[in-house]
Amino acid sequence: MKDPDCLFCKIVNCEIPSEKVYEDATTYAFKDINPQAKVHVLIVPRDHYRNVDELAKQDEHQLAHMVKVAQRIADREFNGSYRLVFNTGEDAGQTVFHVHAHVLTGEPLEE
Ligand code: D5M
Repeated sequence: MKDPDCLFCKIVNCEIPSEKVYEDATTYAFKDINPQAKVHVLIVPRDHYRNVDELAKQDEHQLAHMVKVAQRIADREFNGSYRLVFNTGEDAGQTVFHVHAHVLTGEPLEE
């Protein structure tokens, strides 16, 4: 289930380069190009879903797995503390319509 015009599908398929942080059979994680924290990683499913609502309705196991990957990254980078953000919809600041979890960690974060 790929969208040929989707930026993050192209990253998952290695058609566009990225700085890989983690990968497994269903999930890929890479550094955000415009980091908002010392460690800013994007976690995406390899399959294409527009946003977290669509993912939750169609594959809740994949969504739970993404949270576990976020925890694993934060355990490694910052004693398990992290902020997890899903921008959902244009008015919330979503610019790439392939669901992605922003993991912000690596330093104390402002509230
Ligand atoms: O977040 C989309 C995020 O995607 C934003 O933080 C920049 C990031 N981005 C965009 N292009 C790239 C590439 N090529 N590599 C890494 N990161 C990228 P949103 O929640 O949709 O606003």
